[in-house]
Amino acid sequence: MAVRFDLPVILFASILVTVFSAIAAADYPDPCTRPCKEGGKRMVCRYRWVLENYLTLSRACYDCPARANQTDCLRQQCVAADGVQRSIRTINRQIPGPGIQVCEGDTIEVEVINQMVMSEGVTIHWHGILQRHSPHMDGVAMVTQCPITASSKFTYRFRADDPGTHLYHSHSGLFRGDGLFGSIVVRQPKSRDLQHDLYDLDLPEHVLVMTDWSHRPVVDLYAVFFHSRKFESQSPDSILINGRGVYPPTREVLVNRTTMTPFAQFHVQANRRYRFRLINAGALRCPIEFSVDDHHLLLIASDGRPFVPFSVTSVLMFSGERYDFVLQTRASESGVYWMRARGLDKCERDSVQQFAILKYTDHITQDVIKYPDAPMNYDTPTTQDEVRFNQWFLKKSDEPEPDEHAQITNMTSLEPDDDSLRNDPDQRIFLEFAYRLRPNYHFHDPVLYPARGAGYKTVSSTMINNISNSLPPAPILTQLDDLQPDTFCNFDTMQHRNCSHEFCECTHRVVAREGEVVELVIYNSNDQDGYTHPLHLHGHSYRVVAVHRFTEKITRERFIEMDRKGLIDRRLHAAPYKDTLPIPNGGFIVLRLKADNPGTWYMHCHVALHAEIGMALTFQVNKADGDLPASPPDFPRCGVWPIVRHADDVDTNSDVKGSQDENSSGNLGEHFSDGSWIFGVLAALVFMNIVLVVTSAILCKGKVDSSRSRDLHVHTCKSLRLQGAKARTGCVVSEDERTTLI
Ligand SMILES: *[C@@H]1O[C@H](CO)[C@@H](O)[C@H](O)[C@H]1NC(C)=O
Ligand SMILES: *[C@@H]1O[C@H](CO)[C@@H](O)[C@H](O)[C@H]1NC(C)=O
Ligand SMILES: *[C@@H]1O[C@H](CO)[C@@H](O)[C@H](O)[C@H]1NC(C)=O
Ligand SMILES: *[C@@H]1O[C@H](CO)[C@@H](O)[C@H](O)[C@H]1NC(C)=O
Ligand SMILES: *[C@@H]1O[C@H](CO)[C@@H](O)[C@H](O)[C@H]1NC(C)=O
Ligand SMILES: *[C@@H]1O[C@H](CO)[C@@H](O)[C@H](O)[C@H]1NC(C)=O
Ligand SMILES: [Cu+2]
Repeated sequence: MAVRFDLPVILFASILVTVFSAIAAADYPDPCTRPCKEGGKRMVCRYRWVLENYLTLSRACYDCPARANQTDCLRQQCVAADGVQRSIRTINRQIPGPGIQVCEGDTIEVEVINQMVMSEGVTIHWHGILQRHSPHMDGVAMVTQCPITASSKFTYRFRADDPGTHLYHSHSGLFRGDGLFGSIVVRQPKSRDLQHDLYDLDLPEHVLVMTDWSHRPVVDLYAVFFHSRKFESQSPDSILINGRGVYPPTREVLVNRTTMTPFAQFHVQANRRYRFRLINAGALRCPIEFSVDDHHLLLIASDGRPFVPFSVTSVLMFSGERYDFVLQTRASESGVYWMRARGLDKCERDSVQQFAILKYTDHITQDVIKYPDAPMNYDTPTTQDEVRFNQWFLKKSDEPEPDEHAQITNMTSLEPDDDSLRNDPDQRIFLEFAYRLRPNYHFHDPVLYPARGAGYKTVSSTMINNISNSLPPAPILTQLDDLQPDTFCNFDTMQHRNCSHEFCECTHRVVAREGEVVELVIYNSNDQDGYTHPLHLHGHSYRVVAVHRFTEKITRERFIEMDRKGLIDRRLHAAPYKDTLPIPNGGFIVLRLKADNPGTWYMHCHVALHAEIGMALTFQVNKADGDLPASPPDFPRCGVWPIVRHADDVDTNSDVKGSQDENSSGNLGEHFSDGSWIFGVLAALVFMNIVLVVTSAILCKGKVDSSRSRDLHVHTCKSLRLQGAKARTGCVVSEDERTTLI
């Protein structure tokens, strides 16, 4: 009996000791992770990443979490996650992938080696890095480059010109949700950091990457969501913080279990000000509310851009957003506190959440083990001076008013006004984001189980201006000449189609010229009970000049009418910069940017599913001479194969009726009356193509060279083993090679 009581205590002891020593031992071996000095050396920071299909709780985990010692969970190449086994995708067998931390002006060079079997192509996008002068390095499959096919490699090389907290993730199919993501932090010398006096310490380990986490591969989750007979949730099961957590994260589990995966831990000392960098790398519909028990968060920057600081008790973050905050630690403490990551929106119903530990370290408590005593309920403990930042974005019509006094409008940019804030933009682009029922052949069969059939579960389509984006058969930036002009479409070119009823699918593109000031009016016409979609634009940060929500339905005409009457209040002074911003359900956002970065820039909802099935477009910025930037020499190209688009071959105009008259509902029944299985197979293939970017059919030439997989693999494993703690950073190149001056 006594043993039973003591066991958890021993367990707690072992966890904290091992986590702490692991952090201490790592000691930041990456020479690029350094204090940044004005006039300091610029470095070339090289990394080699091997992307693989992998497993949580693999052989590398030995007995994790099967006995009362967590050491095994912290072994190299052990992805413990939240203690549930599933198949994953990894970079160097880590989740998150290796963090990159450099100084502004350094050059980042990442050799990406695709060792994922089954022929799937992959790319890596550097979310928040604007890729000025390097648009070909943006990493969007079929927009800026060909996917890197299996057993091939590609080297990304770009200057770290955008200071702040960023992330990287795969940008082809849904791999991001399976583990292909990580952090990039670009630091500045004190002299260039407008906020350096707000904090004492900006430590490499104070980066928190939060992600929603499903216990099955995201592609399975979506297959079920789209094709199952009854409604199935697309919600994640869990959240991971820096790849760690416990499932389910409850006090009961903490007390009853003799084995458990470790929580992420962050160490601080009393009476200091720490800069923390918070990233939501999620792939699903799970905005995350982050808070630290008994501490305030002084928000200072978002998406890499500084603003006038203000203090909150929690920050709500959508997928792709980053917030930096300063944590003022308590005066004389030696305690432990919960850091809470609470999933809202779809995640609220299932109380999806995770915890991490904030631990005050001092000579007395360093080795004494304790979990916070505070409750581990889904509901955050309320405090008197509660300020929940950005709850406004999630308001539903039947909910009480959220905290209107802590929202995006409270952000005042610290950077000087620029041309984008002038009164009259050169171009105004209206974009309607919506989720509506269409006879979408990806999820329905117009005859066998039509979109509007009685008794069927129907699946809506995600669209911008009633167009579902599909990727072109060759990358727009590098192979524009290979693409038929009718590959592309937009609101104007689709006027001859009945897209308010039909399913309209094509490569959605809007065009601007270098130097133009563009105003984006983006509205979300699903009402207040609909979805709030996080909008991400590549290649540009934008100023947020207006955010508003309507009680009645919003349309393009209504906006124009209100604008004409002067009812749209634009903030043309000190408007904050963002690159990822929620579009409130039933509301609109007005954004301003100067199109000063020629290239093809993806603009999309950052919920992976929504983007992959159509809520995306390409914002093409032509150079002043009308051309796109020329590709670097020897840039990989891919073969152009015929596009398969259902709408091209078959007339979908029919607003298919119920199942009773299925045999007489238009052309489809006739065309395929004795072979509808072919249609099904075709539809399935197209669907797979879009969701996975299956590239086995695409022949890539040039720099993407076939590599002898076994050699590479052995080499990398060797490097990881030999370099010990150094391998934690994923940097497997010797110091000499890395410190090239540029
Ligand atoms: C846990 O196991 C490791 C290696 O197996 C060992 O070095 C360590 O002392 C153990 N810790 C405890 C608290 O038993
Ligand atoms: C956990 O332990 C408590 C008492 O300590 C008990 O009431 C509860 O049923 C246990 N839960 C599980 C899941 O075993
Ligand atoms: C946000 O701005 C409003 C209006 O100016 C103000 O009342 C509120 O206190 C601000 N909130 C914070 C957290 O600073
Ligand atoms: C899209 O279609 C809906 C009807 O399904 C219509 O109400 C809406 O105005 C259309 N949007 C645009 C931008 O044309
Ligand atoms: C668009 O399609 C719907 C449904 O098939 C039909 O009712 C409507 O009249 C069509 N509109 C136009 C302009 O063709
Ligand atoms: C539709 O056609 C199939 C085969 O051609 C037939 O078996 C079925 O009874 C028809 N259904 C209706 C509702 O007419
Ligand atoms: Cu969305």
